[in-house]
Amino acid sequence: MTVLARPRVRTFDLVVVANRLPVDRVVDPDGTEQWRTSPGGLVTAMESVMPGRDGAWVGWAGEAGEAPEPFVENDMYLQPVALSAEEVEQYYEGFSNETLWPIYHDVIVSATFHRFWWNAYRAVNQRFAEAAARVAAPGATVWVHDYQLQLVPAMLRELRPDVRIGWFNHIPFPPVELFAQLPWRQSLVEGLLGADFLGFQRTADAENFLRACRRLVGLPTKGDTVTHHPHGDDGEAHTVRASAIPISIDFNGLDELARTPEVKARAAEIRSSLGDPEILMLGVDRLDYTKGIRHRLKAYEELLRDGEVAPPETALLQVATPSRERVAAYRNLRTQVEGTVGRINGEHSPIGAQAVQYLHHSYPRSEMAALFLAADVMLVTPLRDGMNLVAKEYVSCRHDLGGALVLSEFTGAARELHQAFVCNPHDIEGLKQTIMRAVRAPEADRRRRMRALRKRVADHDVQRWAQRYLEALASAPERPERQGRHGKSA
Ligand code: ADQ
Repeated sequence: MTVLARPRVRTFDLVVVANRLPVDRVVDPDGTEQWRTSPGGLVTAMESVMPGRDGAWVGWAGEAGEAPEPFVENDMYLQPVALSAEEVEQYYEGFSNETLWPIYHDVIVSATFHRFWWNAYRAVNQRFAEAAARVAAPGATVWVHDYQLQLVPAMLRELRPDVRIGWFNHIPFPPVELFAQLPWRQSLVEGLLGADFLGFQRTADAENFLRACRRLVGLPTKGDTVTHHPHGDDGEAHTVRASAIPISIDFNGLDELARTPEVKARAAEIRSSLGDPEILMLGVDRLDYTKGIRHRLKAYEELLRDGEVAPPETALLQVATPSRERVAAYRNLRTQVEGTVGRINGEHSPIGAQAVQYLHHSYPRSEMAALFLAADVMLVTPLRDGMNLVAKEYVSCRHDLGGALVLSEFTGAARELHQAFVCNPHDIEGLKQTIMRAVRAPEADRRRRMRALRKRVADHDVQRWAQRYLEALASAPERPERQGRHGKSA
C-alpha cells in the first residue's frame, strides 16, 4: 500500500463511485495492518476496463470514524469517504438496508421509514458526490453504483456539469406501486436523472423506473428514454436513457481456477468428508431474507419426510455468508435458519451423517470453486434477486459438464439461463418437484443443459458487461449543462 501525501489531489479520467471500496483492512498475526483487495465481481470488471485508463475508486473503507488517507492498490487510486458511527446506522443500515432494500425486493419484510434516516442518506450522498467531484478530471467518466447512492448523479452534476455520469443498479427496481410508498420517491427519481445513462439488470427494472418517472413525477417517456428539464420548466429539455445491461462474472478466471489440480482435489475431498453422497445439493448465499433459504430448507425437509431423499445417500450443504448482522430482520433470519437446520438434523440425520451441513462463513475463491465443482445440484432459490452471481459462478466452474442448476424465476439470472431447472420458490410443491427433476435428469440432458448455460455465460462475461455499459454511457446524448462549461470545484 502506498500512502499519498496531501494536499496534492490527483484527478482521473474514470472514477468508480460505490458504497464500499474494493478492499478490506486485515490484521496479520504479527499485528501489522494492511489492505487486501476483496475479490468481488465489480473489481474484476473494473480491472478489465482500467488498463490504459487513469482510474480512481471512491467509497467507504468499512469502518466508522475518520477516513484513511487516499492510497493506491492494484494500480487503482482509492479515495476513502468517511462515515460516522451514526451515519453507518442511519444511512447504511437504516435507509439503505431497512427502507430501500425491502421496497426494492418486493417487501418480503416490511420497510421502515424515518425522516432522520433520509436526512443522513442525503448528507452521505452529498459527501460521495463531493469526493467524486474532487478526483474527476475535466470531462471524466464517473460510474456510480447501486441503491445506496441514488442522489449522487444529480448532486455531482451540480458540482461538475462537465463530467459524464452513469449509474448502475445491482438490485431490482421495484414496481411503481411499491416505489410509490417511499415518501422521498420524487427526490430519488430526480437524483437519478442527473445521470447520462441509467443501467439495470433486467428490462423490467428499467421499465419500472420509467413508469415511476411517468406516473409519479409526470415526466414524458418514450421507448427506453425519459425527458426532463434539469433547470426548471423554462430550461432546456434533456433525455436520459434507462435500459438493461445485465451484470456477469469473470468466466475465464473461474473456469481456469476450477480446472486446477488443487481445486479438483479439494472438490473430491469435500465429497469424501461428507461421506461420498450419491447426490450432493448445495446452497450458497449471503444470509439474506431475499435469497429464499427458508423456502429451500422447507422443501428439502418435506423431501426427507416424504422419503424422496435420505441421508447419507443425499446431503445438503448450505453455505450462508454472515451479512448485515446489526439489522434485526437479518438476526431473526439467522435464528430461524439455524433453528430449522437443527430441527431437520434432529429428525432426519442418522448417526454419523448429517441431513444438512450448515456453514456460516466466508470462503476464498478457490474453496468456492471446489464447492461448486463438488455439487451435483445447485439450489439458487431467491424470492427476488437483481441478478444472482452464484448461478453464473456455478456453471462457470462445471467444465466437466456435470451438475444441475435449480434457479428461481425471480432472479435476473433466470432471464438469461433458460436451460436451468427453473422454479417458483413460493410454490413448495413445485420446488420439490423441480429439485427432484434435477436430481433424476438423465446425464445426457444435464450435459446438454450445462453446455448451453456455460456458453451463455462465456459469451456474456463481466468484461463484456463493463464494456457494454461504458459504451452506452459514452454514446448518451450531450447534456445541456455540459456544453462548453467546466464545473465549479467541490
Ligand atoms: P448479492 O446480493 O451479494 O449481490 P450475489 O449476486 O449472489 O448476491 O453475489 C454474492 C457473491 O458473494 C458471489 O460472488 C458469491 O460467490 C459470493 N459469496 C457468497 N457466499 C460466499 C461465501 N460464504 N464465501 C465467499 N464468497 C461468497 C448484489 C445483488 C445481486 C447481484 C449482485 C451483482 O443482490 O442480485 O447479482 O449484487 O450485481
